[in-house]
Amino acid sequence: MRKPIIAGNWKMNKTVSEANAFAEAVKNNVPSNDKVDAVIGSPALFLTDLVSASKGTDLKISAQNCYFENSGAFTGETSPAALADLGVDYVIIGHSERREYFGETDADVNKKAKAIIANNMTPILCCGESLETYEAGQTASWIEGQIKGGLADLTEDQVSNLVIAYEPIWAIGTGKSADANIADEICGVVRGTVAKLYNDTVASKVRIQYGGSVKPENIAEYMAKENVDGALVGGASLEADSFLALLEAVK
Ligand code: G2H
Repeated sequence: MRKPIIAGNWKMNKTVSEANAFAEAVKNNVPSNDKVDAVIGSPALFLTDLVSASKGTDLKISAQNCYFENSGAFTGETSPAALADLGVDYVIIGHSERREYFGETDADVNKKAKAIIANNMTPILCCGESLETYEAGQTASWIEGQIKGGLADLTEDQVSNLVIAYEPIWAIGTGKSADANIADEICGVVRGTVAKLYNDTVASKVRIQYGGSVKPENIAEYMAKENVDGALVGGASLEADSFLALLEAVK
């Protein structure tokens, strides 16, 4: 049985005081993590406060990016070793916004995944296709390529423990969520790719999220699908009530 994982992705939103107010409102109200992993993906600036607010609670904290080296002359980058030392549990990598605006490639995603795992954190590795690719009927081969590139050289154990988020770019922040059957089908393509690259046991363990305009009103449709183990949620994770409602819907 795969444990559901609901991760908020705040993107570049909130101020320190808003992030702290959110943590105060949710930290003692998230369901037990025997039932669901509740994660907030925060801008790096708020991570110290959020990790300290969430200590001893069932709320887990994720970064939205990191570099693949632990230290050195990399001005402006965030060290995975420093994130781990702080107490961060997850790092989102390969989000379509990072790929599109910051040129993150599958090779970068792969190096970051290795660095995150080496620091005992869990990557949330994002994949997803553009509207053009979707309409050309090339979604499956596109996703296979991203998964193959992102997972290169990772071991069976490492892949068994990671989280992959499938986010069709045409459904992100548009209010136009993918039909739950399509989400299930493409999450199935992700799982099938893992089975091809590794084996069925690894594929049965890896957790796969759907992301793209998920909200409290539609999350149950996705979670009812066999290949969907959770959600990566942007807009609807920004308000405490809405984040808690997402968690209540899956616990
Ligand atoms: C997709 C998602 C979170 P939203 O990027 O990663 O955002 O839920 O706002 O579509």
